Amino acid sequence: MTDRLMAQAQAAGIGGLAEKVLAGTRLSLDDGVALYGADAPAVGALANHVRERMHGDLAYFNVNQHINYTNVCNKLCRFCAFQRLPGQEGAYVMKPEEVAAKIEEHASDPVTEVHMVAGVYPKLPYSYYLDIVRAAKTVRPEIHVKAFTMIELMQIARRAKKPLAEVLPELVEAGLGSCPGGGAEIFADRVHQEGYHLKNTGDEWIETARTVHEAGLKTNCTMLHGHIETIEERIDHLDRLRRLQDDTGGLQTYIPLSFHPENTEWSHLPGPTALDELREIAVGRLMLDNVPHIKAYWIMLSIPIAQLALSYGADDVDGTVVEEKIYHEAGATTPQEVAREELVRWIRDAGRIPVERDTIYNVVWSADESLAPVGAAAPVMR
Ligand code: V47
Repeated sequence: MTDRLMAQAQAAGIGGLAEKVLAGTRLSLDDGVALYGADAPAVGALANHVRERMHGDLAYFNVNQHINYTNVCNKLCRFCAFQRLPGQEGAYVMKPEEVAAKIEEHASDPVTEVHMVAGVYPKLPYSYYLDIVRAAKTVRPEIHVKAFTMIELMQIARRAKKPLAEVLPELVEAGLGSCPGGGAEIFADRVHQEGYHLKNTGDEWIETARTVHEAGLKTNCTMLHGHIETIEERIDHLDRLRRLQDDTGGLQTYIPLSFHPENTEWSHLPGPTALDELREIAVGRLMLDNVPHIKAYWIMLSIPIAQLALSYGADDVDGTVVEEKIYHEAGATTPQEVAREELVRWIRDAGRIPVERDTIYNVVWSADESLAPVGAAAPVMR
């Protein structure tokens, strides 16, 4: 098995790098750059080796619901098709009661997570953010609220007129359970200046995540790839995440996000190809040796590519989602929702063992009977 892997890596010119991977040695930044010069299937095979060393054949999913509570945003990111200005046609802000009603709509589904993210609308008071989290927990007390990117958290602290370290316990008291990984884009200042200069910087994203981890909350992390960034800037981004994780251990899952150009200011750019997407999953698995999970977000990738990604380093596919706006405004043609049974079927079809998890990777249900479900949310197999 490892002989075949070595032979494939040598043929692709990354034999030295494969030796490091097999020995469990951390890859350098130059190694990371070299991964883009080699055959994608050879890079994928190496990443798959690491994925199987960490997770065997298990592939995680969850039953979740996305809610984008407002599309009003003052950051004007050039890659974004979701944002609206106040008063612009299509602009909306959901009242806390509307957030509650969205969750209520799915009261009979076995949803364990609500994922709430949105634009940065400075008019929203601090109390609004506490209220939407409370609204979710009032309707469904057992649900895990994964909400607010690092960018939203910086805005929330600004509105609260308090340091984030003081705001976080109040959000947790309201019901916040963890934070998603969005808003990171590409950390490098050059790309930030050219694409999203009104947004907080890469350094600020990292320092905010550090504060969140120090408060005892887990977060995810992302990288938006396939627009104007260079390969070196991608590796720099991954290196900054890796160093943060060495310090805090608070990152659960890394999600490479493929740029979707439609209806954005960068609509002239082609966006990544399927092989670019698979390579990015693999590079993430190989470079982020200290991050437990790599997610192939099926909404963005399509189900067939997410299936392949499960053999390119990914061990997670996200969830049922229910309603997705950010990628569908930018031209995604995937469905907005997939039934739990469908997720199970296509994970099995990809040769993996489906495991339903909650947000923090407790097992809710597994096709592998040796993994015991935990918690009250464990449903019976349907
Ligand atoms: O921060 C926006 C990206 C992110 C586009 O933590 C775009 O589990 C591509 O972070 N093309 C939001 N990407 C989504 C996100 C996420 C998704 C799924 C799971 C998790 C998690 C997090 O989407 C934004 C931005 O980086 N984005 N517009 C676009 N046109």
